[in-house]
Amino acid sequence: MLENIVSAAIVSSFSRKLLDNLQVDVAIVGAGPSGLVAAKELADKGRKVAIFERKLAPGGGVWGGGMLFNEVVIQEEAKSILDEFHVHSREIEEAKGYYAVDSVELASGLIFGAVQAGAKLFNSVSVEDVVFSNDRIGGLVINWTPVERLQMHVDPLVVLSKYVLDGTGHPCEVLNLVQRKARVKLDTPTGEILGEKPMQAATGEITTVENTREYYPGVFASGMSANNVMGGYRMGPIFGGMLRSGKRAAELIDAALGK
Ligand code: 48F
Repeated sequence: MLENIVSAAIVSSFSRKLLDNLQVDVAIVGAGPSGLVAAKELADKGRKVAIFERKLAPGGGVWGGGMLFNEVVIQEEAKSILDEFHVHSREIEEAKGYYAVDSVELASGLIFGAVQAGAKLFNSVSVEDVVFSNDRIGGLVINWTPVERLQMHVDPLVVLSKYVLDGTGHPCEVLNLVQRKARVKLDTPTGEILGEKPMQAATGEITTVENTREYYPGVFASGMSANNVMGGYRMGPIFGGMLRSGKRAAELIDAALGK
């Protein structure tokens, strides 16, 4: 029966994918722009990468553009990353060096690029905890998002990783978990999450990239998560900093992984 062939193929194919990714080089939390760029760059370098995304649709805050006008802006410095993902852009007449990008094309292009490069994306999966051993984060505790949302009493599964990337955006959820549950000090001036500052786009775009680094052994942060943990400014619907942060995260994690 065809019905049985289809169901069996889905169950065995998904099971194989999950089994193959219970131990990875890099576990990325959040399939927003920074996480997706990091995933592609790391997969391109031959690293084993899995991305865990709470929502059904990956892409984070890209889809909605600015106030649901489905366009975003990126600047010259990030244009080469758009080109790598084969995403079109149009230079803005009145603002040379800035490019308008269709947010739907950008979100779908980033997702397609990351998955085509070999990163495995698990959507509707929420990270609810971290694995903590020998003063280091060594993996993620995951569960289905509907289980999380319905607060069902269901135990999670565990994915081990050499490094975790917190790409969870504004809430920096992984580092919050590390701080709250492992009760350790993060590598910030106070040892804690400093908290995001208000809108100051030009500064925020720079600090998002500068703040992309390791904050506790085994955990890096990218994008708005990096900005939140180090008390950076927000920047709204300009995305060059997010893309460049993903690239920087990949370079730093690749270097940390070594040969
Ligand atoms: O917020 P998000 O797009 O992350 P980003 O890469 O980019 C930020 C921009 O979109 C925008 C901005 C630009 O100026 O300010 O906000 O920093 O994507 C983060 C993703 O992480 C998922 C969440 O659903 C979103 O898609 N996420 C958050 N917490 C978890 C998670 C979690 N605990 N488990 C799994 N996914």
